[in-house]
Formats: sequence, C-alpha cells, structure tokens
Amino acid sequence: AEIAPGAVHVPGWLDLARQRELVLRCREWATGPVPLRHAVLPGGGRMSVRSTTLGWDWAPYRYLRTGEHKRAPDMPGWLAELGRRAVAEACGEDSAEARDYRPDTALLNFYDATARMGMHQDRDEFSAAPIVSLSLGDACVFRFGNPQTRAAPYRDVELRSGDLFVFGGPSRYAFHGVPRILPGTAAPELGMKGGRLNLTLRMTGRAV
Ligand code: MD5
Ligand code: FE
Repeated sequence: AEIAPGAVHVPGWLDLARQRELVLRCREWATGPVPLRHAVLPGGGRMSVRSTTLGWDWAPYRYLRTGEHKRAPDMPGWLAELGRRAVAEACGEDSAEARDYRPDTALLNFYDATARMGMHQDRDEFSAAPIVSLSLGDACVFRFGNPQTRAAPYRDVELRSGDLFVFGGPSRYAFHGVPRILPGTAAPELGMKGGRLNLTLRMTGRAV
C-alpha cells in the first residue's frame, strides 16, 4: 500500500522462516565486533534504542569507516540483494528507485518494551536513494510525518514482524518516529525474547 508518494508499506513481506533466519543473523551482528549500544547524542542524551551497523559505522550523525571499538562487519552481498529485491517489488522492477539500487550499509535498531524514537529526518546519507525498512519481533506504532515539520500532519501505522517499508521519492526526507512498541505481539515461533528489531538498508553515497 502506498501510504504517501514514495512510501510503500508491504505487510508480511517476509514469511516466518525468513523472519527467523534474519533474527538469527541479527543476533550474530548484535553480539559481534560492534555490539548493540545506546548511541550518545552530541547534546549528551542517550538514545533509548540500541543500535549497530554493517558496512559503515554510524555515530551521531555520520557514517564512519572505523567505530569506537572495531570496524563494523562488511555488508553481506545477500543482504544488499534482499534490499534490491525489496525496492524492485515495492516500487516496480523498472522504476527509477530500483535502478542501480545497491545498499552499502545496514542499520540495526533494537527496541525494548520502553524504547522509542523521536521524530527526525534521515539526512546522514549522501544519497537520496530509498531506505528499506524491515521489522522483526514485537509490533510498533510507526509515525509517518511530512518533510516540512516534525509536527502534524502525520499518520500512525502499525508495523508488524515481517513488514517491509520502502521510503523513496518525496517520502525519503519525511519526518518519522516510533512512539511506542506493542509488547508481547510477536509470534513465539520467532525465537525473540521480546522487543522489536528494525533493519534499515541504505546507500550512504560515500566512497568505499
Ligand atoms: C525504525 N528507523 O523503525 C525506523 C525505520 C532510523 C529509523 O527511523 O533512523 O533508524 S526507518 C524509517 C524511515 C526512513 C526514512 C524515511 C522515513 C522513514 N519516512 O519518510 O518516514 O527503527
Ligand atoms: Fe529514521
């Protein structure tokens, strides 16, 4: 469903087997050389979400090649390919969005039952290519806003495990956030002990 121009929501894009596989991979990354951590913002605030990356490290508010600890693991080819397929299926195989879509970084966010993400724009990339979002685990209320202001008008959409969201075109720079997690909504077969994982695939637009 196209929520707004360029913002395409595909509920249940990943079947349960794919979701379980991704949860296992995410768990490896989350405990790898750059473990999930609460990013500390320049003003001193600590994000309630815990995050880590593949391909490039992210530190508020920029992508780097070296992390505080160790370099982030490379972005696997199969994950870049999953992102390419996501954009092709959501926007059309022959769409401008799908052409040359090759994500080079993955940002993994973990939300416990109390974590939230305030309204913001994603502007750390040097590329206007779409952002692919995959949700796993507990559902959340996702607040999709507008490119002008962090305030209304916005729409609240429930994102559930397995959902794909592609943000491209005029929606690429819309304000958005996650006002709350809906604890206990994940299928037990997923093998998560609670919380929500969100994996976003991005083109940083940075040279290798
Ligand atoms: C999440 N993550 O659910 C979201 C999914 C982040 C973040 O916001 O920055 O880590 S990405 C949602 C997104 C990206 C680009 C544009 C828009 C939404 N949008 O226009 O709504 O953890
Ligand atoms: Fe964002």
